[in-house]
Amino acid sequence: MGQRCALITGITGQDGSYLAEHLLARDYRVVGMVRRASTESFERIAHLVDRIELEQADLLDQLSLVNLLQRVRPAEVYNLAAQSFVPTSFSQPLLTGEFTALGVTRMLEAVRLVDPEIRFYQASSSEMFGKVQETPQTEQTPFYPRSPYGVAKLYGHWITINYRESYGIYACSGILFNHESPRRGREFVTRKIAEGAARIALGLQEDLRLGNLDARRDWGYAPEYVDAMWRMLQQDAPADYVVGTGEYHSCREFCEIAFGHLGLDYRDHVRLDPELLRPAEVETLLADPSRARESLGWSPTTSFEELVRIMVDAETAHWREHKDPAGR
Ligand code: NDP
Ligand code: GDR
Repeated sequence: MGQRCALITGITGQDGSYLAEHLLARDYRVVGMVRRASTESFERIAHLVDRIELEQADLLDQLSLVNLLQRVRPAEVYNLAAQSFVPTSFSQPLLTGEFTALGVTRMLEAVRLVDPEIRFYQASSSEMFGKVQETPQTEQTPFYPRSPYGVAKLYGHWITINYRESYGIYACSGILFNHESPRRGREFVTRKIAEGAARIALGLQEDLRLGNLDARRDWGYAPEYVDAMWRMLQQDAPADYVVGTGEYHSCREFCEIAFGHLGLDYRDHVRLDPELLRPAEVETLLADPSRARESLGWSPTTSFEELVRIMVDAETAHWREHKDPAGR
C-alpha cells in the first residue's frame, strides 16, 4: 500500500502549518492548497517546503477544487481555509460568506464528484455558540452566532453534517475553541498582547490599545489541537466533536500574566480603544470536551499560564533580535 495522502486547505495559516508537521511525522504525503498571490505568504511553512507539495486552487473557484482532487487523489481532506478574523467579517460580510460558508460546499461538492471515499474534516468554531445558551458548551448546545463569521461557520458546520447524512461521506466537524501559539496571526488578541508586552519591556513601544478586556475565552495550545483533527478522521464512524480545555480566562488575565512574566504591570500600559469593541460581542466561551476525551482519547496538556509564557517568550526572542540600535 502506498503512502497515505492528506490535502490541507489553509496550510499557510497557524493550524495548517502545525497539522502539516503532525501528518509528516506520521509518514503522510502532505499536499497543501494555496491561493495565487503576487507575493507568497509561506512564512509559517518555510521550514516544511522541501517535505510537502503545494498546489494552487481557491475556495472561490469550484473547478479548481475538482481539478485539484483529481490530480492529488487524497485519502483525507482537512478544510482549514477561511476568512478567520471576526472583525473583518463585520466589514466584509459577503466575502466572508463566500470563503467561510460557501467554500465548504464547494469543497464537499468536489469530494462528492471526485471520490466520496475521501475523509473530510471541517474547521468549525466555538464562535457558533456566540451568545451562549448554556455553559459549558457541548455538541448538543444550541447555536447563537454573533458575527457574520459565526453565521458563516454555522453554515459550514451544517452543510458538513448534511453531506454526511445525504451522501454517506465520512465528514466530521471539529468545533474548536480558541487555540493559540507563536504562529497565531498578529491581529488576534493573544498574539497582540504577547507582542505588545514584549515590545514594551524592550522599550520599543509605550502602550498597547485593546478592546473588551472582560471577554473570556477557553484558550488552548494550537499544536495539541491539530492532533484532535487527525484523530477525528481515524475513527470507525464520523461524528462532530467539541475541542477545548474546559477552563476559561479573561483578556485581562492574559494581560496580567503576560506583562507580569516580564516584571510589568499591565495597568500601566494597556489602554482601552473603543474602536476595537465589536458591534456584537461574544462575552464568554467554555468547552466541555468530554466526548473528545472519551471517544478520541484526546486531552490538552499545556496550561493557560504555560501558553502565555510560550507566546511572550517567543515575542521577546524575536524582538530582541530585531531591535535596531535606534530602539525602534
Ligand atoms: P488562519 O487565519 O491562520 O489561516 C487561514 C488560512 O486560510 C490561510 O492559510 C489562508 O491563506 C487560507 N485562505 C483564506 N481564504 C482562502 C481562499 N479563498 N482560498 C484558499 N485559501 C484561503 O486560521 P487558523 O489557522 O487560526 O484557523 C484554521 C481554521 O480553523 C479556520 O477555518 C478558522 O476559521 C478555524 N478556527 C480557528 C480557531 C482558532 O482558534 N485558531 C478556532 C476554531 C476554528 P492565505 O495565507 O493565502 O491568507
Ligand atoms: P475570536 O479571537 O474573536 O475569539 O476568534 P480574537 O483573539 O480576535 O478575540 C478574542 C476576544 O478578545 C477581545 N479583544 C480583542 N480582540 C482582538 N482581536 N484585538 C483586540 O485588541 C482585542 N481586545 C479585546 C475580543 O473582543 C474577543 O472577545 C478566534 C478566531 O481564531 C476565529 O477564527 C475562531 O473561530 C475563534 O477564535 C474560536
